[in-house]
Amino acid sequence: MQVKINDLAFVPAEIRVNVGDQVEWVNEDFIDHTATANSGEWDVMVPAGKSGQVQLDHAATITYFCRVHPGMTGTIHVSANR
Ligand SMILES: [Cu+2]
Repeated sequence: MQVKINDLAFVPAEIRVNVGDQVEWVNEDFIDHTATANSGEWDVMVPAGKSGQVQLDHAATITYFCRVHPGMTGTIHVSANR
């Protein structure tokens, strides 16, 4: 599933995926961002004009933010497949 980063925001800010799915952030801004789990589980660099990915391996509701711009936040609902 793809999440865009545009004008200092994750778009869409809230997504639903299944265990094993990958989330890719595509940075359309001209400044670097990160996608960093509040839990500390992962910290993905998303440089300007580039993308970064993470694979979600367990069911959870994960909140994340950008370390450079803490006002940028998002939520990922990860569901078990069955
Ligand atoms: Cu940022």
